Amino acid sequence: MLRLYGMQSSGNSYKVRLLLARLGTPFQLVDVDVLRGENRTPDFLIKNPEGRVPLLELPGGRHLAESNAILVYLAEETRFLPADRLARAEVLRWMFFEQHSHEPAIAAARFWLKLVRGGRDLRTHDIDRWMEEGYAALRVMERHLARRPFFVDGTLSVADIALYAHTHVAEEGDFTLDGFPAVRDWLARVEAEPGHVGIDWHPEPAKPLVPIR
Ligand SMILES: N[C@@H](CCC(=O)N[C@@H](CS)C(=O)NCC(=O)O)C(=O)O
Repeated sequence: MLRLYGMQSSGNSYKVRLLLARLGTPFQLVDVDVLRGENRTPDFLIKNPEGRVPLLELPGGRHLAESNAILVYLAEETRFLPADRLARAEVLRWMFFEQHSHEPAIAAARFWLKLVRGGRDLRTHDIDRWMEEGYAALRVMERHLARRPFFVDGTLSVADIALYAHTHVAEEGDFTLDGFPAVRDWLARVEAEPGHVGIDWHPEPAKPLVPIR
């Protein structure tokens, strides 16, 4: 069975839970609390030298890090990753945009302002930059989505899942989506697709084996 190391409140970990839930793929979830340094233990660093979650453990014991790489791996040959060469490249284009232009501002603001106690005081000097870069990313999304239901080819893909994870909780990082009607409509469309689960969802814990007598 797949094993996912993640943190419940982490948007990057949520991306992977959301895709696995939509696929109906069973997996075991291992909670790693990065706020308590559980991602920096020698054991965890052997699995992922970067010491970050999410981290996927495959049945053979190999590990795959980076949320968007995990999404692409899991989405292969499913409706969430197109086979067409250009459409596939467009999915990757939006996933690179998410990691380069969106997540570093929108996820970082939420992490420090909502999840880390005292984070607002620790990172005061970063807040203006997060706001400037985060709103710039939201404006790009707004322009793109004003004429399309989803990011690529009119259908939900891992590009939407990657961008949904942090956008739907952007307000927890002091952003407002009031001026972004197309983004808000897109969030609602993603939520209306089959198999949607919220960030608080986690799979049933694996049941202990009952010995056969
Ligand atoms: N680019 C990575 C970022 C992963 C990341 O930053 N994870 C955070 C939690 S959301 C983490 O593990 N932080 C702990 C640390 O960096 O020490 C991805 O998309 O998976």
